[in-house]
Amino acid sequence: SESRPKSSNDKEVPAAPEPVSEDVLAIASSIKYHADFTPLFSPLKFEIKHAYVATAQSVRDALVQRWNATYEHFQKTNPKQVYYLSMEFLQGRALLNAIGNLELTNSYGEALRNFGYDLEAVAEQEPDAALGNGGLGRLASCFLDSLATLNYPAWGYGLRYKYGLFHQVITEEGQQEVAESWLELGNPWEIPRHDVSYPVQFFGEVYEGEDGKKQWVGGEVIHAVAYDVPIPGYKTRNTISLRLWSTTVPAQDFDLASFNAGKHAEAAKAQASAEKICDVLYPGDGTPEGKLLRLKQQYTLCSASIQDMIFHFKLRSGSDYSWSDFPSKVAIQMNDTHPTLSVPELLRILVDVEGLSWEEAWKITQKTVAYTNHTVLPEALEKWPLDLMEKLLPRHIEIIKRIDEEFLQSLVSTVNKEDLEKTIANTRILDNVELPEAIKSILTVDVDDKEATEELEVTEEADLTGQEKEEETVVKPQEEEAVVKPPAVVRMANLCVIAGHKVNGVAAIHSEIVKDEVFNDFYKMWPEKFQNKTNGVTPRRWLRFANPELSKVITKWLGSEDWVLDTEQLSGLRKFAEDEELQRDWVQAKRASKVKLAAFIKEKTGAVISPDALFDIQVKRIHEYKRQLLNILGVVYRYKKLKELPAAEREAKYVPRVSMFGGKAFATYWQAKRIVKLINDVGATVNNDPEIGDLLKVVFVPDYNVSVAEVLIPASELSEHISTAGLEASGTSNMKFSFNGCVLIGTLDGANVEIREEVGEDNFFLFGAFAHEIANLRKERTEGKFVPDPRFEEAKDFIKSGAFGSYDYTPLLASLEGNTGFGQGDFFLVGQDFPSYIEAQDEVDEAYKDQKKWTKMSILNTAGSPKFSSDRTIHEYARDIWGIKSLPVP
Ligand code: NBG
Repeated sequence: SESRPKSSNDKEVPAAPEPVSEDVLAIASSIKYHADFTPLFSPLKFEIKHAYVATAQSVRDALVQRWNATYEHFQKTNPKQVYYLSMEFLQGRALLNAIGNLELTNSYGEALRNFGYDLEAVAEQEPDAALGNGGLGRLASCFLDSLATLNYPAWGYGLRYKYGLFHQVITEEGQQEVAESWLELGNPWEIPRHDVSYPVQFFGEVYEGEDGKKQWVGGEVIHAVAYDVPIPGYKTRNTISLRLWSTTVPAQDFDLASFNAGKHAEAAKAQASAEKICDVLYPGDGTPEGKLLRLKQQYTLCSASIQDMIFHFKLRSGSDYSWSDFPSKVAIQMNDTHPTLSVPELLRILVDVEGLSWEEAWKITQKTVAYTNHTVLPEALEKWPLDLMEKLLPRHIEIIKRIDEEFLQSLVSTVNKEDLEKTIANTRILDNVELPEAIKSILTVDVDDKEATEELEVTEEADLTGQEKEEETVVKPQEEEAVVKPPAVVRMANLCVIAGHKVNGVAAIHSEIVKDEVFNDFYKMWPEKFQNKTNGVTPRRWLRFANPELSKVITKWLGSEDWVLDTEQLSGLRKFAEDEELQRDWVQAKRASKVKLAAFIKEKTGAVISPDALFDIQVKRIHEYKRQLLNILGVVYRYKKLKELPAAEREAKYVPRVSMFGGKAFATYWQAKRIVKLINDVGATVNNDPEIGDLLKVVFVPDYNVSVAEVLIPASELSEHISTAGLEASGTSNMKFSFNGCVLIGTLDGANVEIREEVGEDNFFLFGAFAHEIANLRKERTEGKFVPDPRFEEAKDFIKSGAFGSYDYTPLLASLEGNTGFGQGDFFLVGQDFPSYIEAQDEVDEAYKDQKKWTKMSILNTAGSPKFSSDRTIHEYARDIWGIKSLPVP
């Protein structure tokens, strides 16, 4: 179904890179063509939203040509390809990125002026493709940009969520969630491929046929249909595909008889059941129905994608393919544990459908899949109830049990007897499931040892009680839990590590924690499996296109625009860091972005901020470990001190500052939602305090997403990356800020560690406890040895006094008190780090007063950021994990 008809013209592929068409008239006529022939609007009513659609369609035409040429070339050359599987892709807007990559920005700008439209205003009509939650999804999108730009043969695979995550609205009550309507006006960037669809089966039963082969029959069968989004590379013809699956059922499953009998809802039941799979990203999983739906989503992604890969493998290899070649043609990257079911699905198809032996299929699978871990928090260590999985995917559970059993056998022959029970407890795939008799009989453990192991497991469990379980704990009293046997579960991360040929963390410090803590038993078994791949971000979207003002300055001082593809060149700015002319250019560019952001904030929130103030930004998902609470408590403290000082002395100590926040809280994560509310309440008081004026403003930017980030980041001067050390796997916005000449305040966590190394200690505001100290600090706290700093108490008391309204913040502030445990007793050590945070913020004020020094720090941040290009990251994955080679389209 993938081969396309050829005309004789097609044979003459233009030489690469194709001369850029700067023919403004041709572009204008293509826009007009789409305006004329799109039934959505008439030429009489050519409003700006129509201009956007017609423009996007005209750009898409150019992309489709390149996209066809790319896959035709891949088809002919048959190289090894990587398939990047991810539940999330946070693409943001496509228009400016696409024409930027095609080097057609000026021509499109001019063509649109012919119709009386401004390109930027037209581009703002596009809704964000918000098929992601945070850093993990945006990373996947940055990777696609780099894969295309570097000409690697690659595909992205995800789901086409109808409503994405959610749209965040801020009201008096705090955050409200509204369904995201990004598809409502159609999506000009996607190409529905009704010719590319695969059946996906759920439930049913497994039989053993006469030939000894397993047959999975019955149950529900839906169809996954491909929607392709072309991903253009920068200054290359290569254009790859993000293939998003949408779910439906074939017409035959529509129950016409019921429908005609007046039972309309019942007739459409199969359709409704299929469609809801792709309704929303991360539907609530507090109920069994919710869990089932999430598992269906994961399996749909895996099953459809694996079937598609196998289809391509056969198509490209011709009739004489050999399965043993599969791993030399296909690399599968599992972005976190959500795509884990790729493993049993690939095995199932190879064994049950293609007739391979188990041993051969296992070898192939292991050589093909690799796994990236993105967090040490509980959500990374997904555990699915065994009974639920057994019901939904009966054959896959058989396969998983076999992997588990074979793994246990391998442990018996490789692990010291005294370590065996503990190792099994930490590493086997199934948990709370009886061991096979053969293994049990080997374990002759005396009672003492056994108790020790059990104790160990209990503490581990307690640590893993994450915030999303909050409600469950309320429903299920502690006592009840104690008597109920823990449910049998499948530990997806363990399956990933056992099946994958490589496991990587996403920043140096994180990869060490992965080896030393999270997967330590595995690391001891297979040290060679474990790698680090420090994240990166695309310099195209995040610097060149998001910040044209600063880009112009950089290009002027480096003499060419080559830095966009070769970020190493940015280090060339270092030697001019104190040059007065560069400093002038730099400050001017920054100021232009600040003015733009001030206008944006006025429009979105009504708040009026001065572009002369220091712009201090924290944008990311709202989470206790990311410690927006530390930031706002710092703001509260600053506000109190400002009020205590006589007016004349205020400006001597503090520089005018705007503290900006943005980010979404998970809909049922109550503590995070209280933090959002607190930030908004503090803003409402501070911003209306005439005594304070421009000295302090607090702004919560609603509905943070990629396009909001593109306005915020270029205008930033200070950005906050202040997680409890050891908990932020990497962070990627820290890299975007640094590229844009923003100075970071942060803990030694995630990629901060490497950023500080690259930009230099003097150009980074460091504070807080170190990762290796955290366990002991928590212990001391539990032992009652922690003495809170009076400044911390002062900030909390000020909130309690009602200075920011009458909302009851007791549950939020209580999380900072008492005995420590996940989500309580100040588990994230806000109180511990508060004094050093406040002191680091005072240093910021001092540094900002010396604008020359500050500008130098800013320049040195950009100059020190080359390493954080996703091009570097992708080259490393290609070389060390995927074994793929660059293949430019001629
Ligand atoms: C996130 C981490 C970030 C990291 C991104 C991308 C998840 C599960 N993890 O620190 O929290 O930058 O992944 O690797 O979203």
